Amino acid sequence: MERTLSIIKPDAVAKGVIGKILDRFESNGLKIAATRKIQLSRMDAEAFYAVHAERPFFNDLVDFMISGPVVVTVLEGENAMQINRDLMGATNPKEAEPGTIRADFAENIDANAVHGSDSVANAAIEIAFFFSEKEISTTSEQ
Ligand code: IDP
Ligand code: MG
Repeated sequence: MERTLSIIKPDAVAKGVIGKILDRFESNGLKIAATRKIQLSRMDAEAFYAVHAERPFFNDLVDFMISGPVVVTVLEGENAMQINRDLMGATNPKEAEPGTIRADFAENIDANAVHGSDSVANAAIEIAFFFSEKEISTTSEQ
């Protein structure tokens, strides 16, 4: 069973749409294997987004990600990584397909509601950044 990491970013948490976003995942066949609301430190955000350290938007991205609490979630299911990316929509909400999370809940490319792992390999790294294996549990269909 494939796993991926989702982060509901500070803009969406502040808007009060945690439940609506988690519902998108559950309504589209993904299981919530672990979830937690946390305030990232600057060091956390810099480490998590280290791959973007050389990008011009890196400092703004870190400032935004620590501007309020986030919800980190492990999603599980067949093709979980790609299904989550499809549900998220394009990085720039103005380019996101109607009905995607970013089209429906995000304002702009800086405050774009959600993060999702972009490969299965990165998902494993990102999940381990926030969760120990014993905090993650598979839910089978009833
Ligand atoms: P993704 O979140 O769709 O995977 P990435 O390219 O991995 O997009 O970028 C990570 C995050 O950095 C984006 O979600 C967005 O918040 C921010 N970002 C990306 N490109 C830009 C940009 O051109 N200007 C400002 N922020 C950006
Ligand atoms: Mg990315």
